[in-house]
Amino acid sequence: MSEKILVIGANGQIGTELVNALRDKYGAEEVIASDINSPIYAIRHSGPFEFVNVLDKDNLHHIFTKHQPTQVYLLAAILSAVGEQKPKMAWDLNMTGLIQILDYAVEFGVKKVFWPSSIAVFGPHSPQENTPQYCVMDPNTVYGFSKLAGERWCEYYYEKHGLDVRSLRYPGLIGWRANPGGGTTDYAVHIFHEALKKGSYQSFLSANTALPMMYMDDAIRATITLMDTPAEQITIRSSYNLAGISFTPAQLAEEIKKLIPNFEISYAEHDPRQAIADSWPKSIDDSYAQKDWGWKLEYDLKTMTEDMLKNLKNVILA
Ligand code: AKB
Repeated sequence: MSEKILVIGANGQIGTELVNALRDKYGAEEVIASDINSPIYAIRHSGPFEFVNVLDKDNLHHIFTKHQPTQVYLLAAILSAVGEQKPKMAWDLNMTGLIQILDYAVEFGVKKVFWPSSIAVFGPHSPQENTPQYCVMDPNTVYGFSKLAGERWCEYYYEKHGLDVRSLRYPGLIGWRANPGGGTTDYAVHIFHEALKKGSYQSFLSANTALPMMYMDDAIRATITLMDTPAEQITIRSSYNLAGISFTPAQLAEEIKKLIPNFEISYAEHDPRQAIADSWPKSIDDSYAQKDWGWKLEYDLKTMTEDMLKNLKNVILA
């Protein structure tokens, strides 16, 4: 049976890259990109696009009826930093949006659903080094506890309705094709832009704040591999830990300096994102992903930095 894939929130950092990867894999016409905002040129001109507000039930119902998707990727969300400025809105979008999609997925017989979780599901009492899949989880951001509750809903729909829903706890994601939108890990993308444009960057996180991060190529490959894995191999229906590379702003700056020797980094004195970062893991144990679906990371700090600077330079110069 051929696939019809609906990606909701296609204009974001993950969506921009995932839509391209899915169109390469399944054919452009089979992947419907959708978002509340107008798409960037590449998304609009490489295949079908629909305007979708995930909180508009009727509009969403119409889109499901029209396209009869076999797979749905729900990427629309408010991230950690913006979530603290708009807590009720973040809860509403992240939670009501998810439950609506899970309901329509059941009603329309969708074969598979993908929904992203995050390292933000962990909190100050979770072990910070090599954070295991199962441990104390006391997230203290609205984004974090909306993701934790969302994981519970995903597992619930799998158990109660047999819905094949799959999820990853993404670390901070770094890519050159699209900008991140309002997270705590955004510094690790901004730093590359500023290094190339200005030769300097002021980090809003302190020099020694270690966080798990991942290059977008690895994140997209992890997503597609998880979705291709036979259902019987998926033992976790909440969300899989995904480790990536752990580094601090100072370590990233050192790596950038190897290619841009005059690059200089400074650090902001006070930023509300610091407290969020301090409550998150420094490194993650993703042994379940390795065991269940053969996950293996490709990019390390050095290769990611090289690839990021090479590609971003072309975008900035274009
Ligand atoms: C954020 O910083 O909010 C996100 C995330 C780690 O989920 N990038």
